[in-house]
Amino acid sequence: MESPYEHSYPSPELAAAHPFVEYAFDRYADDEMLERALAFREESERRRSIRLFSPDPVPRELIEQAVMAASTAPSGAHKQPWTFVGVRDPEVKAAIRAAAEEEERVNYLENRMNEEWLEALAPLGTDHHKEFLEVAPWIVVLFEQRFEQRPDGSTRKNYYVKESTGIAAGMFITALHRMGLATLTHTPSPMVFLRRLLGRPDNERPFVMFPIGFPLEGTRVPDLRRKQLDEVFVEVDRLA
Ligand code: IYR
Repeated sequence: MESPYEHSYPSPELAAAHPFVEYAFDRYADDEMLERALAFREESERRRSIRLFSPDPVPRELIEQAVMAASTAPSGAHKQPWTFVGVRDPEVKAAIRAAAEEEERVNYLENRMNEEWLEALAPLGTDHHKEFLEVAPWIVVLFEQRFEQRPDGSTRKNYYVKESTGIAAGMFITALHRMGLATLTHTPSPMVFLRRLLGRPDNERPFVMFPIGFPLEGTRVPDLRRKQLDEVFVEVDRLA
């Protein structure tokens, strides 16, 4: 087929300098696309954040597969500026819980969160108790890498670190849900204690923490309403 593009990509010079490979893209029939879209959307609708985990163990391999799926996220200049730190050791989980509860105690009980914030959180019924951090079989802490630390000691800038890590976080949650695990996006802020507790280098900053496991049987979740399509999507069909 004749290219509809005036400028080829990669250009011959680019392809000579950097390897390109053909994209193995699956193109589905129109009806199959809609079926896949509906199936994924329905599966996504069933996902909920939970705060009561069962102590049932989860094999490390499942966590690894979720990390590898998340790590396919697009990232600025393909820097992949993230580290997933997995914890299932009871002593480490207990230390994380203690430190998280201390931060949250100040948040909730010593007015670090203002009235507006507390009001927004009221339907979730959260407080400074974070027992689930010890009960859940795994905690995964996702760190963003503010810059790249090379083995020779030199550093390189990372780009769009928050955006990239945020996308990886979304894919991680999706991968866990799809394999039948549940999680909570948890940010016991300020979260800097996690770097010290987990012995991470100083190019890494905690981004979000995920207790992971199965819901405790009979777990209840707030009866939240998701925004409708017309609240989250608009098509612009003429110049503003
Ligand atoms: N980090 C606190 C408070 C909290 C904040 C938001 I924004 C939430 O969506 C939920 C909780 C906590 O975990 O309790």
